[in-house]
Amino acid sequence: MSTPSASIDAEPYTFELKPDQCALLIIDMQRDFLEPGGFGEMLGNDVSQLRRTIEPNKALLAAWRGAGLQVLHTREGHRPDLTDLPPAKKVRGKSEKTIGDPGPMGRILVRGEPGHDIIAELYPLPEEPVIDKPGKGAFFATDLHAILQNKGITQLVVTGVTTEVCVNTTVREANDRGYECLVPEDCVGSYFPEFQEMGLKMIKAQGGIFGWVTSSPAIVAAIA
Ligand code: TIU
Repeated sequence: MSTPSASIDAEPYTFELKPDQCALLIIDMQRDFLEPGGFGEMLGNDVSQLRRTIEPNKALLAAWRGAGLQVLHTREGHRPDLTDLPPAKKVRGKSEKTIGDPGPMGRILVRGEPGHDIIAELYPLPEEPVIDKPGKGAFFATDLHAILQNKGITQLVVTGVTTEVCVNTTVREANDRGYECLVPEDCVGSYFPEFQEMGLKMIKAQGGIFGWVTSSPAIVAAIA
């Protein structure tokens, strides 16, 4: 017997969450993006704008795990030999240090390096799939869609960083593949407050063109 759906107050309208078919997808909560002294801060970004998402994500993850629901994590990064790193991505930004170079926490955005890993506060459990992705979207060049299909997932609660880059790209990719996406605004973060605001508006505009926006306490209450 399937678990009954839960109505969640959201914009542009109520989201009917089907617990058996809904996965929590946590995007790129990696040390290099979030920790002081990491790659993100090295590029001049204000990591406090991202760090405010840690506590809400912790609470949501605990509630989600407590309800026995599906959790998946993603990490942006590349093979140590950089064969999956497009030359255009390597040189973008013209910064002194780029992907693959030695950084404050190992080689920047390289799989297996300390900075590439997920922050301790949200560390995956052994049974939670971790999707290593070379791009901004979590569906590009990964097995995420196959894993979700095999698990019968049709809905995603998408959290993580950054709102306008990897979260928005992933929500758009998911929407085109037929998934219903719900984004809790306190669990996604941008280095830029104006992009945080507009990134969320773009998702819920035009009748929910890419998905729904809510807050994590509403989800926690619904699955309790
Ligand atoms: N995970 C993710 O969003 N990767 C980025 O590079 N984001 C930026 O905002 N730069």
